[in-house]
Amino acid sequence: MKKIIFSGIKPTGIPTLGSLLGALTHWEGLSSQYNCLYCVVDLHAITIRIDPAVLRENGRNMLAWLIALGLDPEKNILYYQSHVSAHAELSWILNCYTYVGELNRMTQFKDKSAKNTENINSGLYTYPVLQAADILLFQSNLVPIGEDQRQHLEICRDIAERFNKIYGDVFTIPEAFVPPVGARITGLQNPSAKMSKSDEHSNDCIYLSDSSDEIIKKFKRAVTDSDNTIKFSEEKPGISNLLTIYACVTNKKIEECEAEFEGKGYGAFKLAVGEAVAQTLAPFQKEHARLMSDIAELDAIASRGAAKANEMATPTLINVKNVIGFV
Ligand code: ATP
Ligand code: LTN
Repeated sequence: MKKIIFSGIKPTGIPTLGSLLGALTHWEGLSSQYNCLYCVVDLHAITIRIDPAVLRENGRNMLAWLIALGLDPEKNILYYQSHVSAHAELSWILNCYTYVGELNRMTQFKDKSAKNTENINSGLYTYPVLQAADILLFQSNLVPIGEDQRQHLEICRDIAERFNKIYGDVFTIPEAFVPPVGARITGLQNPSAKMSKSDEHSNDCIYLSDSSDEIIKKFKRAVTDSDNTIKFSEEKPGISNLLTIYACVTNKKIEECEAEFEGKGYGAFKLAVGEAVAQTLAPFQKEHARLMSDIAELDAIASRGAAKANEMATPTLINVKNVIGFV
């Protein structure tokens, strides 16, 4: 039997170059070896307030991005989290096996509540439990994620181990799959913080839908430093981030990229990175536009995905209810 891969992405906006390089590019190509489920996690998205029309648009847009980036819906299970009620059901159950002390340590909760002080809701707090339910529901073996999600995978493993200790081998303990390069793409204006799609600073982010001109302009304005050497180093977060991006989109090693730009100025380097990114995104954008022109087909793909996901989730949910002792 093929091993199972699960990952999720929130429909909170247009995906960024960070989501692409840290996660999405690595999803494509796994389906020959694994049974892959990729979920647009709309239940997670409502931990921030979103206008209903925008959420609906974001959801379809995200599904279209997944397909445009190469996830064939015939070979991967693609669906919306809210279409499979087992996610929410298992999440409640797992809440009762998760300690408040554990949730208090979650850095994403601390960051997001600091950014959004007027809406620190309990969904934001128990968010990692729903994420654990997403993963454990399918007996997932591997979870491809960016660096920022490592802590959520750790708590998922802890919850699963605790549950198994009480009730026997109910859940498979999942492993994180974090790419060696690209797992933490930072902002172009603030290269010490993660590039994030729901942040307001649009110059900080490259959105997958940005035009070539916008992309090149944003890279030209990227914050760097004043020593004018193109070297990867912790003291040079801006240049290191640009090198990482260039290495990912050209499929080169960081050292090769350093050698390519040795003795060249920051201006030429930034332009080259911008052009390479624009060139990479162009065919995906075209395919995305094509997919968005047939909403009925997109919705049909999502309902076929949900039916398969539901079928796969049901035995685990039944087993969980059984071992707990529900009549
Ligand atoms: P939000 O801003 O709404 O919190 P996000 O952009 O941080 O969203 P998603 O797009 O939902 O997060 O994340 C999808 C996947 O992309 C996750 O596995 C996440 O770890 C990865 N990812 C997101 N941003 C980055 C980044 N800047 N660098 C590397 N990986 C990232
Ligand atoms: N929390 C993740 C999205 C997410 C996820 C998941 C990722 C929800 N459920 C399950 C992997 C597996 C994020 O913020 N990017």
